[in-house]
Amino acid sequence: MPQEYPRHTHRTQASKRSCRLWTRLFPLPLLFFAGTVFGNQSSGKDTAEICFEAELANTLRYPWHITDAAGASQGKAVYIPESAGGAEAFPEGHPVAVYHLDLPKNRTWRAWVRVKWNGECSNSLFFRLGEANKYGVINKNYGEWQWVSAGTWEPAKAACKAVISAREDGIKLDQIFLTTRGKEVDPQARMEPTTVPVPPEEKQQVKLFMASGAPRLPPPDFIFSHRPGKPTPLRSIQRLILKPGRESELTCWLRNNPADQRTVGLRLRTSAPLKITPDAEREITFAPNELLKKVKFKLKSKRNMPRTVKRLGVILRHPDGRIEAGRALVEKPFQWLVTNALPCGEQSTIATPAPVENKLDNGFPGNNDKVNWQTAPPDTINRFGLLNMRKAVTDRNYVMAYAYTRVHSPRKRKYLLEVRHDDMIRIWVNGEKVFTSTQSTPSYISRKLIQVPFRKGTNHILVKLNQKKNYWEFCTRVLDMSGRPAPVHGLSTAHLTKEDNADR
Ligand SMILES: [Ca+2]
Ligand SMILES: [Ca+2]
Repeated sequence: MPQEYPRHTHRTQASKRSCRLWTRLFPLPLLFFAGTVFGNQSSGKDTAEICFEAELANTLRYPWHITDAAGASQGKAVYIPESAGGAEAFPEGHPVAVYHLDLPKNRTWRAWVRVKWNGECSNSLFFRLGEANKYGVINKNYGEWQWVSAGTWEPAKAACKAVISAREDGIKLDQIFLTTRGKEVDPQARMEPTTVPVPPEEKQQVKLFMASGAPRLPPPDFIFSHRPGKPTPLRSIQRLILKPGRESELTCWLRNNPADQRTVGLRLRTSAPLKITPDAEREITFAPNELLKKVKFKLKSKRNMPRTVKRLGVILRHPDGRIEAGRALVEKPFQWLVTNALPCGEQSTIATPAPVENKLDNGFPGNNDKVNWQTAPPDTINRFGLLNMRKAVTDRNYVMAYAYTRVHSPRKRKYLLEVRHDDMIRIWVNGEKVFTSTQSTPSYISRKLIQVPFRKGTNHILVKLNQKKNYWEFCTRVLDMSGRPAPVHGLSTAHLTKEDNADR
């Protein structure tokens, strides 16, 4: 029968005593002064155990986020949202959570992680303690908090790091537990944390982590199968999608290492015309013993904000005047017209031409008796900036549709078009075919960068996308040749249909 750890019956009397002693001597708020706390080292027979919260990472890189999480210890966890992309989509080493530890030497540690998986393609991560190779943590129990074994470790140095890196998205991580006892340990429920990881050089530092979007994991819509491919890596940078007339939320988490009462300044800086509430600049005071603080900003694009991408700086001012800057991008997405769903057999490929492709002329095929165009509503753009065609067109399988938008460029220039697609795609820019992919993989794997010539003034982008099953989505973003957001902006398309000309 599951019992609340650490009061389970397998625990030895010696380690119970040791645990009680350490708890009494070092209640949680004081732990960091002693660095990492561990069991009695005086005798080789004694055991050592530590447990710490995953959300108290010393480094946390996108797409990892901190989140409020029901059922998690301290009510918080770290997570990678479904569809954010895992190890395949990000360069090696980027999506990591790092914890600095100071462990007794010459011990063999058995590691456990308390996790919640979304499903079959969201049920693994990598763990590493010290310098050894990373260990793949995986099992097939979904939708509930559970302890999963994370390997056996013998770190060579006392000062070492526990590193969690992404393998898949759609996962949550609550706590990490290390024990020198062997296989008799079988943790069942969440534990009392015994330590707070703190790197020696950062004892006086407040850390800034950012997270945008919904606080909860979306339900796992689909199970799709990965195929080996060589994706163009995603950029490990937060992107906030702004929808006309809607508020978007930016959540910043401040991690206070020493957990004493201190005040920091937090400020958002951007050239984008945004309404930021309650204030773009705030004084944040930590309560005594408060380690983690959530600060929310609500952002809304003003009517004069073009459909483009702007930089957003998140500036943290320390009590001693030092400045730390986080960065993000704010994006007001292009406005797309989409057609009705057209038939697409299981065997047909993206290269099978439809009559509409003979009428491209400058870019927009216009209405004919086979297709009708309508504006894709703002809610069809997801939190990663992808147009969800299942919402905008149909959720039937084995179909295809076209999408069209217009983009203004201040000059004639070559740009990179960042394309992510699920499933096959063909793209025309100003009536010229520029890209075809027959790859049917998740959109975070299918990312490609294509050189495209843009005219000065209005440019036309036409997309043909087919759907086999599961997700059906794409995005096309315009970057300069060094990969930064290009100085272009999307134009209204609503007037091209018979709809109201509102810029929705
Ligand atoms: Ca936790
Ligand atoms: Ca699909």
